[in-house]
Amino acid sequence: MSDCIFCKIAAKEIPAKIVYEDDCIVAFHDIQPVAPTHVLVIPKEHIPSMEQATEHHKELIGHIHLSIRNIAEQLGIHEDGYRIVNNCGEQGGQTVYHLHFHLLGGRQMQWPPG
Ligand code: D5M
Repeated sequence: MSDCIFCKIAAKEIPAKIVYEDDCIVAFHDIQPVAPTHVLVIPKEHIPSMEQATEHHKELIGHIHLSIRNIAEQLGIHEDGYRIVNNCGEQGGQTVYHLHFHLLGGRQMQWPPG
């Protein structure tokens, strides 16, 4: 999608600190980190949110989650633990409407989240 900031990152039209990339997904550091490690993992395909995910995306979403585990290891946060977050829609706190999963680590997480 031409006006989507995460599509532009996937297409290398705007810069990002990329930590992992393959044919289907890109992972890069969040520009407004809320934890010492804060990475976003996105599909290259433009899917606005989990609301628009379908059976067709089952493998892709599984691939994203297993890749997050590998990225956590790559970034050295896998042993202490980490959190995977998807904000979906307005009340879910989503601000960028291109599906993304937050990988948060490097500090003790709290529950319940805000
Ligand atoms: O999270 C959207 C996240 O996207 C938020 O943590 C800021 C981040 N963001 C926005 N623009 C950029 C760019 N250009 N690079 C890196 N990170 C970015 P949400 O779950 O939608 O609230």
